[in-house]
Amino acid sequence: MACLPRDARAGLAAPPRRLPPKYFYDARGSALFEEITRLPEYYLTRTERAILERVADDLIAELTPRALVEYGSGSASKTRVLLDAMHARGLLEAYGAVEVSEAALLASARALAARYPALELEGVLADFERPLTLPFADRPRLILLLGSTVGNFAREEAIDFLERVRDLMTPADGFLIGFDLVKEPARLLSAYNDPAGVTARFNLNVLRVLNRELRGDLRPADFEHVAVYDEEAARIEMYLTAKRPVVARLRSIDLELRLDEGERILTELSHKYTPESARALVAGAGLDLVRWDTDADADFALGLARLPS
Ligand code: SAH
Ligand code: AVI
Repeated sequence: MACLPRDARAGLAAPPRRLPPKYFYDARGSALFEEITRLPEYYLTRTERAILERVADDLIAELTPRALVEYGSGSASKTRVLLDAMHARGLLEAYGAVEVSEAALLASARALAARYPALELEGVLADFERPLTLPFADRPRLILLLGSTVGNFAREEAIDFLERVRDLMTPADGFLIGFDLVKEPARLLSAYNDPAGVTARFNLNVLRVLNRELRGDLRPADFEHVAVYDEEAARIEMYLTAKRPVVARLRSIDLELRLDEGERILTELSHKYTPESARALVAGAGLDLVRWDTDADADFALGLARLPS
């Protein structure tokens, strides 16, 4: 599983301070993420869903998978589009999910079991950045990494992750990856700085996770949510910035945090892609990008990767 004591010590003890984004997703964080997906400014989820609705049947006809296996499944609500397409073709046998959020994993498993009573279900409560095995290797699988979660890895980590997936794939498997695409910075910035403040609550929630898990006394009111777009790196960077000098303790790891006013903690990278940078990423991991579907405005893309033939 994820190791918050180690990551907090390594990431928070000294500047440049950072925390991996997987710690956002306790029950409250997962619920806040779902709220983000419904915001008018956060076009990613609804655009990816629309692409899935358009291509699902064709994709399933092309791959004839008998199992879906999803990394970072969250509520798995878009996943149902693919499960329905498999069901309609008489192919649907099994669904597996790898999730670090127990709350999300349990809620999605319950909902899927109710909707597809004959479905074989396997939930893997694990950090997908660590070595793991994937269920249902005995049949053709469609492996999923939706939502542009690939964008939350640093570049090198993304390659490492995709290489690990490649090593788990068989020639019968397809790997569908959601990519958020480069666009006008103003639209990106408003997707990560919503006026309702949901993204701010999502970002600040990680302080509550630190307090609960590491017996901390950080005060969310001492920090503000900041999201900026780095055009050169083509990524949104999310920070928690100290509004005033902060002195706090994480007692479980015996760490005292002293931040000057304006000092920041990097909490998330969210990379945006071009068709070329997505293709290069996939190729860099030794996979072939065999299909690329976007919406009419090219806001978001689904890329299908397979083992080289
Ligand atoms: N796929 C869904 C959810 C995306 S949110 C969608 O497209 O809407 C990202 C999800 O990945 C969260 O549910 C989070 O708990 C999970 N996640 C993030 N980092 C993870 C990690 N290292 N290991 C396992 N799951 C992770
Ligand atoms: C899960 N991930 C792809 C989201 C993103 O857009 O990078 C997480 C998120 N962060 C802020 N808003 C949503």
